[in-house]
Amino acid sequence: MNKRDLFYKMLRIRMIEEAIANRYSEQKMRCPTHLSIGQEAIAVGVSEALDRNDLVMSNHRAHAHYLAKGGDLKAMIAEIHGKKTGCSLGRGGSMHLVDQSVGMLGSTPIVANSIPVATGLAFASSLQGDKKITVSYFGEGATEEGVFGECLNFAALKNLPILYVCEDNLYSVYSPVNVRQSSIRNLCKIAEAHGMFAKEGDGNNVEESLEIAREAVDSIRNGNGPAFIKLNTYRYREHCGPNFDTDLGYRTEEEFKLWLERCPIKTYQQKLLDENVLSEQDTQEMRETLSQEIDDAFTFAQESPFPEFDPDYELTYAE
Ligand SMILES: Cc1ncc(C[n+]2csc(CCOP(=O)(O)OP(=O)(O)O)c2C)c(N)n1
Ligand SMILES: [Mg+2]
Repeated sequence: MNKRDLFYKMLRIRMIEEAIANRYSEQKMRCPTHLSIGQEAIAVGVSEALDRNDLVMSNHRAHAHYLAKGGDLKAMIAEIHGKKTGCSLGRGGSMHLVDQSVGMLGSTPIVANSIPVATGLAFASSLQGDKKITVSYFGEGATEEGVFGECLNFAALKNLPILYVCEDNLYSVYSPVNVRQSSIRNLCKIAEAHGMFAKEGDGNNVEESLEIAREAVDSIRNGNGPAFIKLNTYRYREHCGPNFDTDLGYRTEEEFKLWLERCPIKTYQQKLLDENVLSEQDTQEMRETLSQEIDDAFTFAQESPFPEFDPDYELTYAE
């Protein structure tokens, strides 16, 4: 495990999303954006346990999953700007991120839809014997949809090479989990009851997230079929958009501040400083390098053309 690398990858995602938030009011990014600010350790930890060829299917909160898997930054920023050079040719926006060259097969904003699509991908891998693992990312809200149970059952039945990653950030839009799920509902027990490996852990701790993901991936690669992990975390910004929202009253300032203390990047930076793995100067240099990379990506996006009208519907599936 390269600790500096884990830190750098989290910091990169944070700075990219902060740049999106800071520039959002310029009105050049005209699609909704669901930011993962606060949840970076999960995408980085899970991706670190995967190979380049392994596949990822993400949801509406897709930036971190795409970037951590190695998705191209310029193509992502261009996509959010609706430009032809975007990863979905400027027709999808923030919730439709794809980079097949690194196994990022897509993202889908229909809640829970990453679960059946990923299960289908894993079924294909199983039939073809290509040895790939598929990751399905979803929020805890998605586990309230019926398709969650259906897919766990099917994946266990067919012994599919799939890792289900539930990012439990305690909320679905403005609804806390305790008004949506019984307090004794235990997602790991539900997964275990289907006969699969299941484990829960601290999604704000990148090393713990990596460790749990690795254990799950090892179990899948050893032929034990699907695995489910639940990583606990918190989103700092509003459900959709660039702003903070504790003024709305659906969550308290106290709760927000408590989770800010547990920021995955701040706490990991402190740990690496204490261990002398990182110096203050290193982090400063990292920030400067990243600022330049991000500025370049925004310049690329803004200078790119919009897609042309497609009179022949060449980009549609139907005849
Ligand atoms: C089928 C469906 N129902 C409702 C919505 C509206 N919606 C978008 S995101 C979201 C909340 C999902 O919560 P969760 O799965 O916990 O993910 P989080 O946003 O917390 O990351 C909802 C209800 C939708 N996109 N699709
Ligand atoms: Mg949630």
